[in-house]
Amino acid sequence: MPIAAATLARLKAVVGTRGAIDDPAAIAPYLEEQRGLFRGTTPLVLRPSSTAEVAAIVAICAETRTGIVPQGGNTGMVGGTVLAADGSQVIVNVSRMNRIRALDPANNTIAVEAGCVLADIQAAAAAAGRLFPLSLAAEGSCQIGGNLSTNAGGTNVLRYGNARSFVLGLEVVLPDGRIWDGLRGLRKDNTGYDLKQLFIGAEGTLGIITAAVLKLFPQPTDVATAMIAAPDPAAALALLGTVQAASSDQVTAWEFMPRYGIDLTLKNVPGNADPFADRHPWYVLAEVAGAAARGALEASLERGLAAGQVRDAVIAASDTQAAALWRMRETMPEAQKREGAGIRHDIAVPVSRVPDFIAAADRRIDAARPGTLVIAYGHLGDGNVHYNLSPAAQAEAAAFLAARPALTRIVHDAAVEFGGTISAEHGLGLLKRDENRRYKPEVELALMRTIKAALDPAGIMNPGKML
Ligand code: FAD
Ligand code: 2HG
Ligand code: ZN
Repeated sequence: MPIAAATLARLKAVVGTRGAIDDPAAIAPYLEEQRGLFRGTTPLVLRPSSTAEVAAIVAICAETRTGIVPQGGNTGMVGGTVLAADGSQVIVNVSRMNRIRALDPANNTIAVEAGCVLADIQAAAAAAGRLFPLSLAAEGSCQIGGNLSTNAGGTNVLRYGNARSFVLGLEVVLPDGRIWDGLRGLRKDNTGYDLKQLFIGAEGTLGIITAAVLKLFPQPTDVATAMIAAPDPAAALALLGTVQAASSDQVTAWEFMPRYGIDLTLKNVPGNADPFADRHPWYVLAEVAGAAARGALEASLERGLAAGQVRDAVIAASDTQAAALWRMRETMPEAQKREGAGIRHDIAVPVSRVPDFIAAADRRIDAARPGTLVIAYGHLGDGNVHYNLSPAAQAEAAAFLAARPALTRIVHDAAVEFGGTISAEHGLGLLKRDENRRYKPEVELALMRTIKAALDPAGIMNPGKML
C-alpha cells in the first residue's frame, strides 16, 4: 500500500524542509546497499534533528501503520536498511543527530547521539585523553546508532569486546512513539531486566536508538604494530597465545589474511606495498597496546621464529608505518569489491577451531566448485572469519554467482558443525534472515518473535528484517 499523501505531509511537517527529502534523485543515495544485492524504494527520507522529532515521526507511523526503516551511515553488510519495493515505508536517517552530549572523564563515559560518526567519537575520546576502542574499516562513515543496532565487532574485540560491551545506557524511541530514557552511566545496576540489551543488535526491529552512554578507557602508553608472516592459521593462533602471555593480555588486534587477499590489496588499492620481499601463505596484522608492548611483541616473535610459527615479521617503526600496515588490512573488503564477483561470509567458530574449520571448508568448497579462490580473513583473535569466495576467473562470474546458495550452504553448515554461527558481527538483515531459520533452535526463534510482538505488535519497525 502506498503511503497516503496526508501521512507524508504530516511526517514532513515534523522535520521541516531541512529534514525531509522527497526528490527521487536526492533519495537515491539512501537506497544504495553495500553488497548490491537488494533494491527498494520510498517516497520519503526523514532526517530528524532531535529525539522529540523521532518520537513524533514514530507516533504518526504507529497511528497510520507506516513501516519505518532506521538508517545511520548505511554501511551495513546485510541489507538491514533496504526498503520494500512497493514504496510503503519511510527511512528515518539519524545522521543529523550527531552531537556529543557530554564527556565525563572521571566516570570514563561519553554520552552521544545516535548519528555520531564512529571516528568522531574516537577523536572526542582521544582529545580528552581517553580511548573509545570500537574500530572498524567503515569508522569514517558508520554511526554509533548503526554500530549498536548491529552490535558491530571490528578489530579490537579480543581485548575490549564488541559494541555491546561499551554500552552503559541508551535512549530509545519505542515503536509506539514513547521515549525510553535509559541514559544511565552506571557500571552496576541490578534493578530488573537489562532492557538496553534488547535494542543492541536488534537491527532497528524494536525501536530507534537516539542516544547512548558509552564506556571509555585509558589510552595505552605504548602501542606496537606488526605484520607477521606465518605458515598457517594454526601457527598464527599458537603465536597469539605466546604474545598474550608475554604482554599480560595486551593484544588488541590479531587480524589474519591469506596471500591471495594480500595480492588483491596490492593489485586493486593504490598505495599499498608488500612489507616483505618474499611471498608467504598467511599474514597477521598484530597490535599490542600497553606498557612495554613492543618488548613483549619482539620477544614473542623471536620465540615464534624459533618454533617455526613465524616466517618473517616487521614491527612498525613509526605511526606512519603502522598506518600503512593497517591499510593493507582495512582495504581488504574494497580490494575484493574492485576485483569483481565475490561471495562474502561472516562466520565465527571457537577460536581454537578456526584452523580446522578453514581446512574443512576449503576441502568442501573445492570439491563443489574446483578452483574457487578463498579469502578466509578477518578477526582471528576472536574466531570471526570472513570466509569469502572469488571465482577461479572473473570470466566465469555468472556461473559462480549462480552457485551462491550451494556454496554459502557449505560454508554455513561447516561453521555450525564446528560449533559456530553464520553471522558473527554483521547481523541478519534481509540477507541472512531466512538462512538463520535453518540453524537457530525453534525455542530461540519463538522467544525472539515473542519479544518483537510485545514491543512492536503492529510490526512497523524495520519490517521483514531479522525475523
Ligand atoms: P546502517 O548500515 O545505517 O544500519 C545498520 C542496521 O542498523 C540496519 O538494520 C538499520 O536499520 C539499523 N539502524 C541504524 N541506525 C539505527 C538506529 N539509530 N536505531 C535503530 N536501528 C538503527 N561490521 C563489523 O561488525 N565489523 C567490521 O569490521 C566491519 N567492517 C566493515 C568495513 C566496511 C568497509 C564496511 C562498508 C562495513 C563494515 N562493517 C563491519 C559493517 C557494519 O555493520 C557497519 O559498518 C556499521 O556497524 C553499521 O553502521 P551504520 O551507521 O552504517 O548502520
Ligand atoms: C571487515 O572485517 C568487514 O573488514 C568486512 O567486516 C568483511 O565482508 C567482508 O569481507
Ligand atoms: Zn569484519
